[in-house]
Amino acid sequence: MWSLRMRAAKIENDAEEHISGAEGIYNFSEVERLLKKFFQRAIKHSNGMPDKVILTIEKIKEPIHEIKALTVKTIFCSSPDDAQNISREYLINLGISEKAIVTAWNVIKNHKMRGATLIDAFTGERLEPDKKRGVRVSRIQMATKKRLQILGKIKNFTTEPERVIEAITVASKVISFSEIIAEICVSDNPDYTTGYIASKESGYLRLLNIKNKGEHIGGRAFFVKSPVDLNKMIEFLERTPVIII
Ligand code: PML
Repeated sequence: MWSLRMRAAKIENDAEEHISGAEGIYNFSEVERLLKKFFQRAIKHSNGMPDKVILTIEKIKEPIHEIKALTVKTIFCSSPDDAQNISREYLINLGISEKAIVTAWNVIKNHKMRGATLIDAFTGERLEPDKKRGVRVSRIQMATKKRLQILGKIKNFTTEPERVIEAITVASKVISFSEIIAEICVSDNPDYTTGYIASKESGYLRLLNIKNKGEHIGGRAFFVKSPVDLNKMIEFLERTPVIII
């Protein structure tokens, strides 16, 4: 199997600003077709035309782990305030501190990162070694059977089923790590207003209207329980190949 990754960035004053990314694990015979698809996606993102697109094609030599997909539920929220209150309540019930939730929203609203921020669920401290890049969840794919099952269930609740599948794939890998209590995600696509929170207890909860249309905010935060072996966690998120079943 092969890991395919795309990242697209704008370059302003020698600094890179993340525009979009995509990722999957495929048979060699599919690689050529998917490269084209990933490139199209890079140049057609509503965050704008990139100045740089990096496509990585890498043979996977280590064993691929199987991880169960989270269950999926959609919650209608009437406004971003409503969605933030609902998500706050869920996160507090999971034992995540007020401080940690404030840090997560601060990063989501004010920092454009390629990867996710890692937040100590108790102290609210940011743990990722590279605060500008964050930690990117990589080497992931959803098995076709599961994909079709979920597509059938969500088709009436979304106009962008592929985006939902990708997000469930990310969240299922993230939440499978024992010290990660929960994830919150707001899409960085200005046109996409659904976000989610995910946890072992409540699965993948889609929150409609978590932001207003046209807003250029977004990102992912993972709430982490201490003590944790940070290197082991980052290695798992970024490098361990995983198929979601
Ligand atoms: C993104 O890829 O933009 C993040 C998507 C988050 C929500 C996906 C959904 O469940 O609708």
